[in-house]
Amino acid sequence: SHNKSIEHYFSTIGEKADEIGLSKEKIKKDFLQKLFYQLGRVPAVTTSNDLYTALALTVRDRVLRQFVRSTEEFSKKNSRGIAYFSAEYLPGPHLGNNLLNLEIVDETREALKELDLELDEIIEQEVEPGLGNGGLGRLASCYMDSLATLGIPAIGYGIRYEFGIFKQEIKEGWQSEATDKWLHYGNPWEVIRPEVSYVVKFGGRTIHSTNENNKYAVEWEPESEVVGTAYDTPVLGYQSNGIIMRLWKAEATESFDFSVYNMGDYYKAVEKKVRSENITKVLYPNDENLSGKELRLRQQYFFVSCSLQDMIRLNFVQGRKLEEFHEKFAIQLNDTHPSIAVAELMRLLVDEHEMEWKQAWKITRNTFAYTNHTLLPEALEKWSVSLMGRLLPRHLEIIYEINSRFLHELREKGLSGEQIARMSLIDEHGEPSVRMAHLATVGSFRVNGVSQLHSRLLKTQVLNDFAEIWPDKFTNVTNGVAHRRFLAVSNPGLSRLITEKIGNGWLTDLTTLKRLEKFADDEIFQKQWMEVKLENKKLLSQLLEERAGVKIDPTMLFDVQVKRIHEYKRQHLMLLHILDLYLKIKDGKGENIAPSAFIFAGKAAPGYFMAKLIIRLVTAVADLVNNDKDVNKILKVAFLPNFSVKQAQRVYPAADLSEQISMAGKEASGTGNMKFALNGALTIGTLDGANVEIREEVGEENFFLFGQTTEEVQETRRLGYRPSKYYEEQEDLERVLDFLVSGELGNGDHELFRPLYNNLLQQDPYQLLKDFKSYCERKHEIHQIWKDQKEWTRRSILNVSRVGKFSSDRSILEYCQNIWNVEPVKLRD
Ligand code: GL4
Repeated sequence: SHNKSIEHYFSTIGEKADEIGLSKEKIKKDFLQKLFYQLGRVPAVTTSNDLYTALALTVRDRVLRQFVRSTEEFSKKNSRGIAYFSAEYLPGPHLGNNLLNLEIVDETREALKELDLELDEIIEQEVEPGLGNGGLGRLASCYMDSLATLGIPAIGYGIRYEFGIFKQEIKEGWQSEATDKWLHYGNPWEVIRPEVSYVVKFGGRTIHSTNENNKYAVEWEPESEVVGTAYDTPVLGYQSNGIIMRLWKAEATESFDFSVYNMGDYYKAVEKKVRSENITKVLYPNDENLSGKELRLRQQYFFVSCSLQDMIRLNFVQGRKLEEFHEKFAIQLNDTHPSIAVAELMRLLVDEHEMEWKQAWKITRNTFAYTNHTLLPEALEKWSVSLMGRLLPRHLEIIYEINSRFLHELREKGLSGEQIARMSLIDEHGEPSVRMAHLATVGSFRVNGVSQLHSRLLKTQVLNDFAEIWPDKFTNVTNGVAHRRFLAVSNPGLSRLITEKIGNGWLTDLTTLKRLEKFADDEIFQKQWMEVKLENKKLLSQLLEERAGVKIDPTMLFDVQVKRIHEYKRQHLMLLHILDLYLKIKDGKGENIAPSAFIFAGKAAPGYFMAKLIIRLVTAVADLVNNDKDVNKILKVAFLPNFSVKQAQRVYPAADLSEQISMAGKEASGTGNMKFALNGALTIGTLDGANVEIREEVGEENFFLFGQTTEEVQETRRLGYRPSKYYEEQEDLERVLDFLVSGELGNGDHELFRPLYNNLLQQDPYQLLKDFKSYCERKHEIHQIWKDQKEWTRRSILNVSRVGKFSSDRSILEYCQNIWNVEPVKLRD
């Protein structure tokens, strides 16, 4: 009976498996049933959350049905499965996206209308899972979307943080953090799998012995154990497949509870439980900065161990030998966060399944592939040997063994002692530590960066020694974005307009947007294009009025920078320019300035002082500009608090100008840059990350380039960069910088922005002062082009028509071809 198909079971209840109840009538009926029987409500007495939950459950049924079907198809094909290991995900709201993918938006809207309910209001109720910090987590979710759509047997493993990324509030101009209780109203999308759970050990010691068969064996006697339980969220692809994101929650093991309980110490038992559950309580809010905290390593090991145990179980369930593990699975490591998996897989194979080291190592190295997402030195993970030894004593031994064999290999190749020390998995400078990027590189069959530039720098700089001995291991996969979410769902106006012109093929093949190119000069089309943009800008204006208290004229140029706040991203470069414009207007020299609204959003890591000060500067500049009658007809500044996927979906469609102004060589790729361009914003940017490729695609004349190249930046530093030179030579710049400490910003406090001022004049590690002039010049040019709305719109259309490359569908196909060696399983034509 185990082999009966989903078709069979549905036939026993008089239904067909692929008739998944997509009609208006069935949706309405199911919705009411969920409301009555699951929530005990009738439409007349419901809360908004009841309505949302009932609809989400109605949709989830349909999503799950697709998921079950896909699983069935996949198991028939028996192709290699992909496990995406990521400590972060940012799925965004599920409801709207799932409705689109099921193609039941209109049916659902009508079903609700018959009950006097508004679909959009219900969609608005959803609280998104904030299980990531920024670009890296969002990329993981874009990839889930494309894996599902393309029909690739895949699973995303991660951590079910009870508190996701903090909620950002602005208090007296400063960022303040509140806990994100995203589970407070329940989570209708997840399915708990209490029977899918694994024990994970921590601490203690290892015992080495030779057993009765004269076989060397290692036993790990842990100090404590926790249990990880699977929580599954189905992720639906467009029109077809479903895959799952499997997140682990930590709980206390029963055995531990009982042993203490029997001794009568009830509180101690409870304390153990609480401590175990701490592991998955909260996401570390640092993006591109390591915390070095023990709990973080616990989290990483915990989810990796559960996931690998789960995969080994699946391998056996499918009747495979462990020796075939790497043929059955490929594991993609999303940065080094899950890289302890290399040692854990070795431990499971060698210690628990008694495999020979050599064979285990071959399997391990043919299973993992590693994606690097940043070159920033402060983000490259290292764990002190002493911490690792305390928490994961067996893994430290395994890492030493991997290292000793690896260094031996290098010696045989004749490498110098210096080079060998540089490549070692252990950094011996200062306190000895484990270099996780080296572990991931040595333990993988492929290493990739996330844009052409980044992958080149990875090979020539950060991992240069490795690229020299293993040139074929290194490759590039330029990031992409889930264009269904970031265009079809979030910008219905533009989507409709595009589909009217070129059909809806772009939903599954973004490169068909090319067909829009020939309408770039069509005046009627341009007018429609402008109207859509204006509507989106009105909606964003409303949001900004509600959330930021700033009233913005929607006809202004919407000049937008939204992303994590970091000095290398240079939000403060944009602020220096705004102040320059402000001072010019005050001098009566503002005649060439196009009325502009400068919009910022993004979170700062709670412990990152400079980033928080930059937010304070945004709010100070906003106060100054918005309240100055000489200026506020021409300039407005707003900080939209608590940036999230949900907010992002409102921002990109309304932007005219996208700010991608990081110092060259620092932004690995960026993905916001792609989302803006996809929604018709033009870009002002440096030659950094994927900007380089965006410019190549949209054409030089449609991308406002400024600033130094990566090579120039490095040369500037090599020659001894002196930022004060630019202050002394450029009057405008001097004036703007002095203004920071003039007391006119931040309620007369001269000292408030002094740290920023000093930093820029003395070190300026991201070379803002050197790039300031070319940035301002480009802005000036932009303002002149903006005055010619037809020309601007023409360029906007061209931008959209040429961004086909940046769909995550394309990225995932490249992973399939160049890394995983799997082929998509098409479920529907
Ligand atoms: C990041 C990069 O900073 C960002 O450029 C890139 O787009 C993203 C996804 O590859 O990864 N790396 C880290 S760490 N956080 C990011 O957002």
